[in-house]
Amino acid sequence: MYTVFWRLRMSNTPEPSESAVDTHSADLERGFLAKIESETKIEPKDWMPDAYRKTLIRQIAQHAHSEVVGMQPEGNWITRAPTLHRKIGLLAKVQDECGHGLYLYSATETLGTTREELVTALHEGRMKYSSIFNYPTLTWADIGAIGWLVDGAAIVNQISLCRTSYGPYARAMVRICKEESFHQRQGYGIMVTLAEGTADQRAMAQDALNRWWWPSLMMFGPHDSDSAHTRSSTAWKIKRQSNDELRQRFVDITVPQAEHLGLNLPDPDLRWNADRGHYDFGEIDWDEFWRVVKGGGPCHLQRMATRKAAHENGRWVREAAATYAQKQGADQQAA
Ligand code: FAQ
Repeated sequence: MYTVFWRLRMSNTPEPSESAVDTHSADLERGFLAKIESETKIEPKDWMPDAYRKTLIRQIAQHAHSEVVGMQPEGNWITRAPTLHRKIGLLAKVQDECGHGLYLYSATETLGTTREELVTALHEGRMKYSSIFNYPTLTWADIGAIGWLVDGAAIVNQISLCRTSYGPYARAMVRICKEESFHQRQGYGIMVTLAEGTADQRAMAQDALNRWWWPSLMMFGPHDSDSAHTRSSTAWKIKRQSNDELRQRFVDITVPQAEHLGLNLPDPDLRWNADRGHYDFGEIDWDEFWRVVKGGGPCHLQRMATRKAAHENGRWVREAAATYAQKQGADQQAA
């Protein structure tokens, strides 16, 4: 669509010579890079290279899909939350995640794509969502572990993205991070209660931590050396820190939190490295990571079936809303 827009603009003017087009493109590119260099946000109507636009659409849409699919593992526990207080907190959190998906789809729409196209791409397996949401939530402690670790990891990544170069994405991140902080606190609060509870509750908390720790580290993506997009995304300031830098930051923040809970992180190689000023940690099972990323995660089929069914079941709502909006528009024009 954006290239169509560009061609349309070009078609209204006399046919320029090839060298004039080249000079114009070079000027546009220089202007774009100058904005990136000076930390000026790129806005929807600004010129941007096709590859920058494509990368943003891919990343923001994957992020949106993750938020929406990410409602499923926790939504599974809303009816089984142990107290009314916990149920209210979890309901609010799951609703927030849906809202995050909507802000992010809107941000993607500013790049010239539609939500329908993106959702179809997800449903047809042409787009991804985060690996983390392919794991099952077996006990109530998993809800604590998700809030603490998954939202904790999401915050570390998203705080960094508040400084991303594309304006609508950066602004969406600011609000999302505020809400994620509440999610992280509610998850950690559940873990504190369980860790201070009976022996069975403590064991449940430890078991959830054992199962969610490594998948949480995988959320940050492959090692920098295996990351296809980091180089270009960093040059364009879409990414402000690399996958490994963010993963390290998450580990450094989270280890003391686990110590406070009196729980053990399931990594025999985890230790403080005074020379580096960081925790060293063991190697991630990259075979598992890629298997899950490619659709082989334990809950992938279930997640996609539920997502598609929810989309179909909501069709009448979308149609009713569109018809209502059309009628409102017609009434306003007639008035
Ligand atoms: N899962 O070259 P890179 C949340 C793919 S939100 C699946 O390093 P990039 C809130 C990647 O797409 C969680 N696929 O890629 C919440 C690429 O494949 P492609 C989501 C992954 O983009 C909490 C290939 O591997 N957050 O949790 C993953 O530069 C609780 C090569 O990788 C975001 O999306 C993965 N973990 O860096 C909701 C944040 N990692 O597309 C509910 C925004 C990599 O070429 C409940 N995204 N891949 O086919 C980002 O920051 C980046 O996209 C990264 C990946 C860091 C995820």
